[in-house]
Amino acid sequence: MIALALYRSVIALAIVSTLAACGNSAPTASGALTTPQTIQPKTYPELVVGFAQIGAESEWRTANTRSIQTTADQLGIELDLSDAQQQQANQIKAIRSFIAQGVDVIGVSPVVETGWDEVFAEVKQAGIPLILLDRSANVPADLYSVRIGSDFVEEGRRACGELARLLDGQGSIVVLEGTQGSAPMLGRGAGFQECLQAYPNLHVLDSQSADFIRARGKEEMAALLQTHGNSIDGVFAQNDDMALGAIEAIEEYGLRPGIDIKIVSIDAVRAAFEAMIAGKLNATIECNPLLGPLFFATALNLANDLPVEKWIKPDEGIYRQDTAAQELPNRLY
Ligand code: GYE
Repeated sequence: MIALALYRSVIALAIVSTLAACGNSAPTASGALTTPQTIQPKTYPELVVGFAQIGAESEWRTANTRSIQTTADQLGIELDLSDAQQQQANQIKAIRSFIAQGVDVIGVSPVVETGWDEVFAEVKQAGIPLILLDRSANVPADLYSVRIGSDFVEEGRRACGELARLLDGQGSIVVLEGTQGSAPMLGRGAGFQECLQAYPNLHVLDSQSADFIRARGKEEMAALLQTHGNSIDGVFAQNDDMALGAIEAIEEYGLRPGIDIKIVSIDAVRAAFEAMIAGKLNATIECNPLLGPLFFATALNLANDLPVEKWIKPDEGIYRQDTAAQELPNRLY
């Protein structure tokens, strides 16, 4: 899907370049030939992009930032990358500074879903295309140009399907949730709950927020073990980092992660593959952070007024212990 979208962008740009190059000279009233007014499409090295990143809470986020930075470097794009340190107020400030600078395109991964209407309306007013990269925002569709990112609801359904298979449709699950009010936390939670309806003997015993952070996943899992002890059969961690923290807590509690307690998480970072090879994580649902090439290809199309799809979704898989060793060498994040 990414490859296809990229291919389409390249073709679309090629068409515009050809049209611009083929403009015929037009005769003036005096009969002299003048060069026609053709609008040359922008190219990557002429593009100025502002991106308001969330922070560095997880391995996923680090890989995402790296993908954006290295792609900008490779393509010669001028990138203003801001790190909001998990604060929505910082992201809003960064967006306003991108407007003031007059960048060609603005990108943001909204830390939470709500509270964006005002600043997004300012971006629209300034006539700057806006890309929601990774996380979505709960705003009217005319307030942004395109969202590039995963289907979080589907990821939640897949995680539930994996746990149902591992537990034979029966047992008590605890959930480690990501950042409260964020699109992946809400979407993954909703998809998980929706799929659970099909399994009357599988239920959620308790949920705790651990902010997508490994150390917080460990802390919350330790607390859940103190409260529920041996009655926990499965863990749904809304990202790999929290699952890795939970694995440590389960071992310290004296149980075997992956065996006594089945664990399923989301992202498919390399450390998750290592944990699966060690038998401590049972499955991970892929969520691809390598969005840099797609982000800038879309930004270029927007800067050149070319049409783009409203929601561009990467193709993603599910990884289990049986193929983890074989897959690890191919993993790019
Ligand atoms: O799953 C998590 C990160 O927004 C999809 O944010 C992203 C999520 C990802 O911190 O690890």
